[in-house]
Amino acid sequence: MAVADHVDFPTFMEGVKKRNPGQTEFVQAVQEVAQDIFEFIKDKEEYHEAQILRRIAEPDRVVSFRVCWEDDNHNIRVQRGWRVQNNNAIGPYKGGIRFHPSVTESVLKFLAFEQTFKNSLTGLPMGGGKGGANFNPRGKSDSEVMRFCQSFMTELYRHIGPDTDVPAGDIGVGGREIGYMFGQYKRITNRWEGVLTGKGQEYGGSQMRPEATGYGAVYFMQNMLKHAGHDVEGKTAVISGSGNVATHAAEKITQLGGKVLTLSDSGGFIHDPDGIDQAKIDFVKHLKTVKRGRISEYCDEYKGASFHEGKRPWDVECDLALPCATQNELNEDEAKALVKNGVQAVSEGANMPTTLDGVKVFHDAKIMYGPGKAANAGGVAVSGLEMSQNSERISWNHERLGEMLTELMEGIHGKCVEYGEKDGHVDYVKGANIAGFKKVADAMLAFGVV
Ligand code: NDP
Ligand code: 2IT
Repeated sequence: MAVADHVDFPTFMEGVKKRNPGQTEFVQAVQEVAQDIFEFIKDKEEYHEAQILRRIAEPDRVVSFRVCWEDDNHNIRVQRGWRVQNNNAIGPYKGGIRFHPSVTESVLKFLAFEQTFKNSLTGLPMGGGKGGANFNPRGKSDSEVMRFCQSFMTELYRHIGPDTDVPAGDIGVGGREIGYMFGQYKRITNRWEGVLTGKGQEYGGSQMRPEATGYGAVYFMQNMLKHAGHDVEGKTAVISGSGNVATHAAEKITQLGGKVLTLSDSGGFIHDPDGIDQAKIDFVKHLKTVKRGRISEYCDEYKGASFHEGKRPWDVECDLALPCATQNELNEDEAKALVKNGVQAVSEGANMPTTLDGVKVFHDAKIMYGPGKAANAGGVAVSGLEMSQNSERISWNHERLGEMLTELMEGIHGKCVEYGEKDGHVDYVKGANIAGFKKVADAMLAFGVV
């Protein structure tokens, strides 16, 4: 092989920007990873020669398709769907499906890129992918959601398979949507196989999968605190979001003796100084997954709480912060407010919730900061265990899966420490990026030029 020209980091990023015009989220995600990888590979000629980072930052393929469906008033509606298959060096593409009006190709490319590193960190054999549509489930009837999911799967099915690409849930895609999509896949192919994860318990879903991301994000935080000689017990926590990840993060913080002060949705946040206990969390779960209401309704039920319309919760004084809603929901000023108020640790349940400037604030303040690709990997890790159970046609119990999740999160934390600790401080971003990169890169080296 010829010796490649070593482009430097700024030149590399110029190329990424030029090749992906207008895709700001994707460029942001690549930038956050690339700065650490450039440092790591500076004396490693083989990665340069084989152009590994350049290849990981170019999805294997992006499939985009029309999703046509009929609403309850018989209007024909047209949405755009995608599946981004980023990298399958270490296993079948794996990653969630997002239904939200903000979904674009850039958002899904950033998520599929992040997923490649996250899945590698779990130690399980899974590549990185992500999919979705610019469909807004809010205010839609069950029948409308079902027709949309069926139409989406009628195109998607030809691109996925249990050894090819295994989607799961993400924002706007939970148990209901996975059920509709799995039913349609089975109907089209006449095959019952583990093609999706996050399935219902009755048809091959894994115990612990609904809880896994939120619980895992708290376990990651617990590991960070423990490494520094601290504990969750007695600490206050500010959480954003009120969906799958946020409610389960709140549940685990509460179980470990912490006090959850906030939850949010796109309308604003609620602040409950008395603490959001298990009964209140159950109320929110029901509100969001059954009633499909707004978080502001929390204050109709619990009078001690206040609703802050159009605001995010990062000004509320706390020891621990868990962003669990969406990307770029915590900016530089909000990171400064958290630091000023004495936050000790941040664990990201969401994917890339902190802006690059915000990350720098945490970095400079030497806050324990667990980036999404490490902290929220518990969800996809248990998805990996769901794949194993489906392949073996067995199911493990809740207790066993709970232990496996705890061990997986400990393992991910350990890898971040291994690659990110220097002079008594752990740079979890760097640790996660390098550990995630190395496994994928070494697999790609083994394949030669493909
Ligand atoms: P849900 O759809 O269950 O919940 C999403 C929550 O985030 C809702 O409270 C929603 O509010 C809020 N939200 C969504 N978009 C915005 C926005 N633009 N501004 C403010 N709030 C917003 O999704 P999940 O809980 O599954 O996902 C949350 C995050 O966790 C995402 O970043 C996802 O990628 C990540 N994640 C999820 C995993 C999983 O297993 N589910 C695994 C790993 C990461 P509203 O109701 O108003 O839309
Ligand atoms: O971002 C994520 O890791 C997910 N949405 C879960 C992916 C999965 O395949 O379980």
